[in-house]
Amino acid sequence: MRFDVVTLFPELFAPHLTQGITRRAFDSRQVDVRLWPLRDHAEDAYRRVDDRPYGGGPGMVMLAEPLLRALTAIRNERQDTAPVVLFSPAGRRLEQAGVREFAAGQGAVLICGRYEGVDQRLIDRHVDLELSLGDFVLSGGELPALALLDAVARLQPGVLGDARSHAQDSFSEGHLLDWPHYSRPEVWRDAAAELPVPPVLMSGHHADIARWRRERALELTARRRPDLLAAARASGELRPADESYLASLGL
Ligand code: 9D3
Repeated sequence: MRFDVVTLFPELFAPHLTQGITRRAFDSRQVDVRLWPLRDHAEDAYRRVDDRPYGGGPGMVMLAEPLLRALTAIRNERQDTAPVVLFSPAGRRLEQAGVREFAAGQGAVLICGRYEGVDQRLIDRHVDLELSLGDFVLSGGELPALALLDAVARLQPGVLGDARSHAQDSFSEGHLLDWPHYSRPEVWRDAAAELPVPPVLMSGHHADIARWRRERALELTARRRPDLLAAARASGELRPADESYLASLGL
């Protein structure tokens, strides 16, 4: 699949596309990312891509015409109907279900907003979908675009070392948060404290370990993310034993 990214800051992308586990998806071109520096599509010699808002007020607005020129160049290259996505604080929140849809599709054209926003006429006529990462303030859409690319890349076959990591992901298969993880040493000394690994994990009893992990996941989800627990209940993924355990905790 192919993602075309329209941005004022193309330099932000390379470090993320060339490092880590997801690099495999980008290197192999399973996820092909093309960068479109918006300034290259400015109309004038000053390479202007923003201007003051009609009606007054603070900040600047991204001009429609440079964005349209970039989108036209992209459409000329990609002979498909891939959706045009704008990252903006007014978008609907990106969730794993949406990531899975992108991972199964042909890709998208990603517009990274900057300044106060984009001229609404460009949005009305050329943007199919507005996406946000959540209710906190960033300075632009580049990090959200990278977050989507990372989330899509790690769903490609062969990108995660261990295929089982997928199935067990929070938000992926089910709705429960992960259980806590422990590794060596078996007793970790921190200052005056001696901190052992929970003994059940050292027992070799796989059924006990599975039950302990399930219970930790249930308890953590119930206490920290009651919204996810409700979603797990609604989706039918909790078994009677899960409900009994939660009831024993008064949850
Ligand atoms: C009250 C005016 N602000 C809207 C919340 C102005 C404003 C803040 C931040 C306008 C643009 C931005 C830049 N942010 C993004 O482009 C953005 C974003 C974000 O800030 N948070 C979470 N997701 C996203 S996606 C794009």
